[in-house]
Amino acid sequence: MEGVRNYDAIVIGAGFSGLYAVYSLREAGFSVRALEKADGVGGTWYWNRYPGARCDVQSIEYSYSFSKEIQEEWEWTELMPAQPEIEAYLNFVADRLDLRKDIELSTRVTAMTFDESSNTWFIETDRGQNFVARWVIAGTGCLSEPLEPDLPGLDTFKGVQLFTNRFPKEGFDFTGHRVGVIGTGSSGVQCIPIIAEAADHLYVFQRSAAYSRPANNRPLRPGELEGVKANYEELRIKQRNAFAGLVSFGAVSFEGLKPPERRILETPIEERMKVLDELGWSAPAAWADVMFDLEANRAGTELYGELIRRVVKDPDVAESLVPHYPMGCKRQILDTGYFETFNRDNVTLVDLRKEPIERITANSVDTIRSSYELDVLVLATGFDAMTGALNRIDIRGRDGRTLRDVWTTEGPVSYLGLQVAGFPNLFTVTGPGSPSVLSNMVVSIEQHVEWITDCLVFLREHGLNTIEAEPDAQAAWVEHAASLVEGTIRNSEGCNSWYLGANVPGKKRIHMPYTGGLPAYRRKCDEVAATGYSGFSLS
Ligand code: FAD
Ligand code: N01
Repeated sequence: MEGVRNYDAIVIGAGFSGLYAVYSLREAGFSVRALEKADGVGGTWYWNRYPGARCDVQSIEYSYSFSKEIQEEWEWTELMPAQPEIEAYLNFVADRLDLRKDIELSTRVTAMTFDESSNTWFIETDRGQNFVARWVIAGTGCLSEPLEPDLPGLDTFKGVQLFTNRFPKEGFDFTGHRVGVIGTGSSGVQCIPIIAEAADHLYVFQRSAAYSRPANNRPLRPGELEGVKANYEELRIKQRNAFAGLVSFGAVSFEGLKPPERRILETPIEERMKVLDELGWSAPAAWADVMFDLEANRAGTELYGELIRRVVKDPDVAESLVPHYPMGCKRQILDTGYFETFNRDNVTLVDLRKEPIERITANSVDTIRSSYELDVLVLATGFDAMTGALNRIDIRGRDGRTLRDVWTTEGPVSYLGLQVAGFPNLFTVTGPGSPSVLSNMVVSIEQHVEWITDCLVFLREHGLNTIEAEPDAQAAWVEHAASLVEGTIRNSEGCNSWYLGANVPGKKRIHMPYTGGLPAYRRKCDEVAATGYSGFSLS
């Protein structure tokens, strides 16, 4: 067909996944082209430019380990890097490895059809381009498809409307404005303290309170990075063997930490308070039973409430800030001055559990009780996570069945989070069913990209041109993953996390990320590869 370009592999996305996939496949001798809808590389770190956007994994761990040169040359400045620094890092990687020549920016993949006669994918973009490739590697991101909130009248708002997950490149000066923020997940919690400093008045519209604790971020000390670089491989090995691909979370190191033994339900209240004084924000989870027993979990939440009451002066506001759902059900948030922000005179917490939003008008957010007049509305309302980006592409596999149809009717099924039965030669980096968002994502991304590259090399060496997840292997994996979540806090009553798809109306409630940890998952993937890709049919 005229105008059709042929490659061995098409990579979708140019974030951490896409950039490494381009490099890895190119190094292995495949012709490869990456298609990215943004006009720059970076993925998450290109789109999420809201004030305060920051990683909560330490920079030295939230970075590629595959290139000694990059590791050596890049200079991190903070313990937990902010968005501009990570975006700059990924641009540095793209230049250093000369990746840009293989990436087409401002190019959205709109449709992909598997041709069963040639065992190749036919790929279409919003620029009218057509590609044919044997392999497609979707590095489309777990948190890349913004969720359009269902707020009546949102389109009638005449003030400035900003989404945290597609924040304008030129930034926004909140000075002197009446600002509303809807959403108090990780993004809301990060931007609220900074917006509050500039705004004339800030209204925080909270539907679910956040489990957040201080990040204790700081600049790296002189010599600290050099110390890490002198022995980087040791840290990388520890990361790869760690349950969540990290040795520390925020400023807290897990090294030498033993799992707690004491039980909160067996501890008198006065003693719980002593632990609180001793451990501060680490106290609520410092019990063996809090993450496994709902009653113990509620006791943990009470301690958490006590910590909030110690910071927030207005008792009613403090009460509203205590979550009403189980601790550990959603992602732990790390913040910088979040609760302190509610002591400011120019900040009002609007508790949507007490006064739900009725509508948004041209200049206000109206709840059942009051009308809050605003110049600027910030939506920190999250993502259609894990499946959203792929569902926006019209992906047609065997017999013309769409991936969207499979995931809508069966839920987000996959084999190892790497492939979906019926969609041969399509790989999903950090797809549902893999540890992905429950880990340091860079470690999981590297593991997937390396597994996929090795797999394609194996197929090439054996003269094979198709690999496809077997339905039985997929069903067994889905069942195994589900069994690990059954009866846990993550799937408990009152837990409505995006991990479960609960934030998207109509999405099937299935815990999407794999909870068995990276080491066990990596072992399984390695075992599958070592046994000639068991669970996949090759032809
Ligand atoms: P992304 O970075 O999401 O990149 C996917 C790319 O695919 C995007 O650029 C998108 O434009 C493109 N794309 C999607 N669909 C199409 C299409 N149809 N056509 C063309 N291009 C397409 N993880 C951690 O481990 N630690 C953290 O501290 C952390 N902090 C985070 C903070 C924020 C604000 C967010 C939103 C996420 C955070 N994450 C964190 C998760 C983060 O998404 C991953 O760590 C990582 O950046 C994902 O990289 P990726 O390349 O897989 O996906
Ligand atoms: O999104 P979220 P996010 N009316 O879904 C509320 C990563 N990340 O962008 O919980 C009113 O967590 C919603 O309320 P509720 C990280 O993995 C990491 O903040 O549905 N409110 C919730 O409060 C994170 O988990 C960092 O009741 C509405 C909020 O909007 C993931 O990205 C930083 C509403 C959405 O929270 C997503 O985080 C940022 C409505 N109609 C992001 N609709 C780090 O620090 C939604 N909400 C590492």
